[in-house]
Amino acid sequence: MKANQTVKVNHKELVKWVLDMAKMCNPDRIVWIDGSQKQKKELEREAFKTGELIQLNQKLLPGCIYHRTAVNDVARTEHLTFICTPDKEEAGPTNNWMSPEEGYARAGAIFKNSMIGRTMYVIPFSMGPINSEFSKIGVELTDSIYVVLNMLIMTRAGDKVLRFLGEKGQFTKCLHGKAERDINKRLILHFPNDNTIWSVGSGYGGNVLLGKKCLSLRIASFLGKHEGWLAEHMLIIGIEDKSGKTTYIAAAFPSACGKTNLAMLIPPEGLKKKGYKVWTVGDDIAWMRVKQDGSLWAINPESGFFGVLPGTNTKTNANAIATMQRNTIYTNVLLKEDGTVWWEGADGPVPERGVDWTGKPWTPYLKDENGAPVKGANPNSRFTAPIKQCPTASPLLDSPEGVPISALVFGGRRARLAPLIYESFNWQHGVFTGSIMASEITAAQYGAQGTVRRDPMAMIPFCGYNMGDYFAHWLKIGKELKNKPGIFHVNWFRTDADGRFLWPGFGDNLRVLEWIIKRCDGQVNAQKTPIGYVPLKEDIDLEGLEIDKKDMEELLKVDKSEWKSEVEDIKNFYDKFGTRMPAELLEELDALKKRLEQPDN
Ligand code: OXD
Ligand code: MN
Repeated sequence: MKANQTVKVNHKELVKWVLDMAKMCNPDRIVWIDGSQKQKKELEREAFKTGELIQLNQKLLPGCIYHRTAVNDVARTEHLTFICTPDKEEAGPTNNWMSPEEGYARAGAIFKNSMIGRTMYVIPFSMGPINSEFSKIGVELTDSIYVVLNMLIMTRAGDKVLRFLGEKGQFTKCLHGKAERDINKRLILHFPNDNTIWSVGSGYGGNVLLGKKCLSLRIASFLGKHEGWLAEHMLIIGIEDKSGKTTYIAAAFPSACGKTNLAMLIPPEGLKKKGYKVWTVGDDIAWMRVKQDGSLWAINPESGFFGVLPGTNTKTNANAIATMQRNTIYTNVLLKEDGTVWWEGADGPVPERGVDWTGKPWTPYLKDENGAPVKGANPNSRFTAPIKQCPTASPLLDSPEGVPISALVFGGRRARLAPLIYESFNWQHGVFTGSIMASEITAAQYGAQGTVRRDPMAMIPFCGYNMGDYFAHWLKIGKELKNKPGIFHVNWFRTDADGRFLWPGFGDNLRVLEWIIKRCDGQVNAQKTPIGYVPLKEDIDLEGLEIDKKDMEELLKVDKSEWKSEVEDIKNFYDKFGTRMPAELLEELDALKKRLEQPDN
């Protein structure tokens, strides 16, 4: 086995681990990723030769490349994702569990000799700016050039990380192998007590870019609990007003509910004269800690976007479109004859022909065996692009300090029930609000799309330990905060009886964020309802928006009878956690029930 090594690696534990893993996987070569442009270009050339990647039209899309995953490997496979702890209780009722012994044995059998004829790449990476108290280091071993190139965008990677790690620095051990990319031999395993992740048999981003969901959420949430901070499935946005004051908001939504669009929001015409500027800090993950000033501060540990493409165009997200014009990896979209790409809902005319995401010739008229149109792009097709290319990229992206958070927002995709916006009464009630989140399933995960599932804090697929303890951790953080952010809940997806969306969404969501900022600054009153504070109609600026008065009333309505049946569902959900459910949240549920029973005044 040959190995390149650009810097001398003095970290004995790291070297031993790499060699141990190589012994199991048996690659022909080991290549250390140094983070240089030169090495990146060499890897691209190699992947073009083997067909793992396709170079796109370099005039129209400079630095852009194209990749197809296997057809059975297009989304996160939650049923194959496990938390491996000695005690099942530690993983809790919302995670799949396996003992560490069984996990290592089962995945080890699939990894065994799986890299014969392949190269094992060693990617040292940092989640967060390298010199920040927030940041964590990982090292990912992988046999996929696609993974290396994605990690070079999504994380800060290469020799600079090794230098920082020195001889004894701590790191998360991340092992990934494509193996046969067979869904029956696929496992995504987390060993929180060993600070280790093993992912085998997949090539899909959410399963294999181990810095993302696996480290930055599952392992990080576990570390955060022990070290006293929060790792959350949240975007971070800064909204600067005319006076130059920027308010930062972190918001949690389940996958494919528009986090990327919200993070890059463009103010609607009617609000432009107010002079707002939006700054994007992150679109998927927030790491937050209470600092000495008693406030909550946050960083986005990632340096790239791994965003959903279908439906993305200059109307829905012009900033995302601008971001992905160069140095971008396109996955599972339609490949056009001119070497550019297309997806359902993209700008411009529908191409007359192309090669679809499965590699088959495609025309817009194609139908499948059931007569349904064949899609050119997979519904979960993605772009990977550097955040710094985003026109609204925050100047504080690399700040080791992070940004101060004034408001936390939870949101779900609910056709009914949840109003457009409401505010929690206080931190404890806010934690309750997050814990009762629910949303309809989308294309980012396998499952019956459209059915509602409980997804507290949008962390159901990502919390690396028992969620009862996770709720308690949130309550504890609240006690440490002197300046508590307000906690809000939004629902952009409420429909009328015919299924028509009542709220336009996208840029107009700024109207709701503006109300949130006004509430944080104590500028407006609100109406108290059983579930929280709802805006007075006149306090949401609707200038330039044509929206029916009735629709607006419907959007802000709290239907007590719907909420009464919701309470029953929440109770069943809470019951799963048994004695681990914090008493404070049971009290909140009880209090909600009582408020719903009170007559209107
Ligand atoms: C994602 C997801 O890719 O949540 O961000 O699935
Ligand atoms: Mn996500």
